[in-house]
Formats: sequence, C-alpha cells, structure tokens
Amino acid sequence: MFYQFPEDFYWGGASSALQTEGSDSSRGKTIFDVFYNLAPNRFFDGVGPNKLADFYHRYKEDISLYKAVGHNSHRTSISWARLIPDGDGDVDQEAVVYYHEVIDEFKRQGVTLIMNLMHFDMPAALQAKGGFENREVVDAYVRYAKICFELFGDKVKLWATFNEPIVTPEGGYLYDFHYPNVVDFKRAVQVSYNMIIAHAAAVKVFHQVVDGGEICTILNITPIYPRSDNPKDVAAARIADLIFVRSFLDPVLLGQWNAELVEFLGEHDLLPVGLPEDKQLIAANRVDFIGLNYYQPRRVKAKEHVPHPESVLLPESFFDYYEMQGRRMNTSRGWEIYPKAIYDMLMTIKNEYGNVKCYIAENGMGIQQEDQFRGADGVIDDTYRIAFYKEHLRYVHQAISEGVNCFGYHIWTPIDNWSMINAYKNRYGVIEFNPQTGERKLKRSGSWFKELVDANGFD
Ligand code: BGP
Repeated sequence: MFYQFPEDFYWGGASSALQTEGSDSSRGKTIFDVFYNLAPNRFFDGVGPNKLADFYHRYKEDISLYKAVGHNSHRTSISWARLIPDGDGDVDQEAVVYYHEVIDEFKRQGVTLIMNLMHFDMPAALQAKGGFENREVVDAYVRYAKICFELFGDKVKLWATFNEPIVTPEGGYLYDFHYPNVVDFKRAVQVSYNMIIAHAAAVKVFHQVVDGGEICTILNITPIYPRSDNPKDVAAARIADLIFVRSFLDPVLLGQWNAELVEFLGEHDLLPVGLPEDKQLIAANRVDFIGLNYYQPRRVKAKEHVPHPESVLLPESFFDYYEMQGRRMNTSRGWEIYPKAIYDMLMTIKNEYGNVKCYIAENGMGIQQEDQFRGADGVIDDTYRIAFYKEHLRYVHQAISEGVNCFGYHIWTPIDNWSMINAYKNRYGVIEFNPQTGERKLKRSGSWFKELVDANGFD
C-alpha cells in the first residue's frame, strides 16, 4: 500500500538554539552552562554547550542540508540568552542581526520556519532570581516574547511559546536532571503554573503584535497506559495522566485547568499560588494549533507498597511504572518503541480537544555508537531508523484518514546534535555529525527522507 499524505504537508525537522548554535560569541549564560560547570561529567561527558555543531556560523550550510534531505519546514528556537544576555535587560544587537540573517536564509531556501521561544534554556541570570518560580521572571519572559514578535513577526508567521514546558519542572524540580536540580513537588507545580501563565500572556501579546500569524506550544503528551483493566491500575494511570498530560494540555487548548487535577493537588497541599486574573488570561488565550512530541509511552500500575509517610512526595508516590517486554531504543535512556501511541495521542486531540490543528513536532530514533553501522561506502546504514519512521508514519496516516487535523511531521532531528542530558551519546540525525572534525554527512535515512518528501508518501 502507498501511504499518501495530504497536499502541502509539512515535512521537516526540529532543533533548538542551545543544542546546535554553539556559544563562542556573546551569548549570555543559560542554566545548562551553569549545570555543565558544576558537573561536567555527570550528564555531559565533558562536552558542554559551547562549540557544538556551530550552527551559529554554519547555518547556511545546515539549512542546505535540511533541503538536501527534502525538508520544506523546520522548527528551531531563538536563544533567549543570546538575544537578551541577562534575560530582562538590553537586547544584543549582534543577536538581532544574526537571527534576521538566519530567518532570511530559511526563507531564501524555501523552508518554512516555526520559531520557538524557549527550549529549556532559561537564562542563568533569571534562574538566579528563582526562574519560573518567580512571577517577575514570567514578566521577563513575556517581555522577551514581545521583543521577538516585534523584531521578527513580519517575517515569521508560525511561532511556539515553549518546547515541552513540563520538562522544566520535571528536570529541575522533580527528577534532578536539569538545573536547579532540586526535588520538591510543590515547587514543581508552582513552576508549571507560572509557565502556563507565561505562555498565555505571550499568546495574548502575539495576537496584538503579529498580523496573520499563528502560535502554538509544543507538548510531549506521551500516552499513559494502565497495566490492566483493574480499577486500581486505571486509577493510578489517571493520576499520571492528570500530572503529565492534562496539566498543560487543558489550559492551552481548553482555556482552563483540569478540575480533577486541581482537586488532586488540593488534597495533597500542592496547589500553586496565582493571581485572581489568571483564570481569565488562560480562558482568553488559547493556542491556534499544537505541536506534539512523541518518543515513548508511559506505562503505569497501582502502587505495590504504600510509601513511607516521611518519604519525599513525588508523582510516583501515587503510582508505579512498569516496563513492557518489547523493543527499546539503544540509547542512554532505553526508551520503548511503541508506534501505536502516536496514533492514540493524535486521537486524543481529535476526540477530547476539538480536533484542533496539530503537527508532530518531534519523533525520532536515538542510537548509541552508531558508527558500528557504517557501510563499506562510508555511509551510516540506518535502515532501523527508516523502519522506525515508517512504523510511526503509518499510524500518523491512519489518524489523518480518520479525520485528525494533522498538517505535518518533524523528525528529531536533521543533524545529530548535543543533548542536555547525554551530550553526543544518543544520535538521532538523518545527517551524521562528527564532533571532532565538524563534518556533516547524509546517512541512508537522509536519502530515504528526501524520497519520502518528493513522493509525499511511501510504500
Ligand atoms: C526531546 C527534546 C529534545 C531532545 C530529544 C531527544 O524531549 O525536546 O531537545 O533532547 O528529546 O533526547 P536526548 O537527545 O536527550 O536523548
């Protein structure tokens, strides 16, 4: 069967400023510079977010490579700390020129941009003021958003407020994998709440400033599956769903906090502090479309042991995870490969969220030590990645044929890049990047992706 996709489908890839640009210019420090300096070998193998693939100087070449693998669209981000080094002070004019040049180059090469404002990379100076726990930092974010819309809103019409906003509270305030690496559920909830306010306020400003534009946020609403139909497993999965999925999805798409989640937070003394006008702000500023990142599902069962009353409160105080036998990515994370979840995620948007316009904003397969798959011709023969894309795209196709309003599919990521949690260990690209030499080279999946786009579908 040939899987034909809709006309004008957005085929492309996603990246982020911090993971590609490198910083051997005047960029201000982000939380990842701080984290790296504190523990260079904990996550980063001694490779910090400084030189990297140097998109900052090589953007023309890299955009040509995106084109070479067929991409007609791309999502990246502006680095808040490059544009405004201390987060809420002066705008760096060199950065303004740089982003204009990058945006112009995308246009010149015929690649539609979706520009994201923040991909985890909080300016260090603002984290020092409490990050998103502090409402003043919300104001600084909205100011930054407005500056971006005013500077670049004539040229870029598709925007995103955040990539995976939930990762900021998860990584920084629950699970100790992003700076400020504290573990405090209540503070995590406050950060989430304030990010939703920041998001809604940015959406409001966007519609005041940018004519004819559309704005989204990009969520990783990984489906949560209960282990069984047993009501205890189902109830456990529902709690995980409220915390990790509905927490952001409901306010950005429905304009209100999920009532069941609010009740749950109230029962456990986790309610955040807000302002009386927040409700109205959220209600009046829903997104125009939504970006969805998908890698792996969460699988949940009822708790086997009642947690010790003095143990630290975490989401996992209310459920346990369990692992399915099955395929996993060979990465430092070992994510499960379960393509049907991408369909389930899209159907959730159709059935429960008014079938708002959406696109797959990240989906990809990471591999460690990919060099072992290099063929005699010197090209990485990543047929496993092609199979991975096909399996997921069949489900995207099925969802579209059942009426889901999905207009695009972006891979993570065109060119192997640096990760905030494993530096260059996990490779996702369809284009190989050699961190030692800076060389870029198409993998077999890169050539396949071009054929996919040229045919607007695959067998
Ligand atoms: C997503 C993030 C990306 C990227 C990707 C792969 O959640 O939005 O920034 O990091 O995951 O993750 P990693 O490279 O850490 O394995």
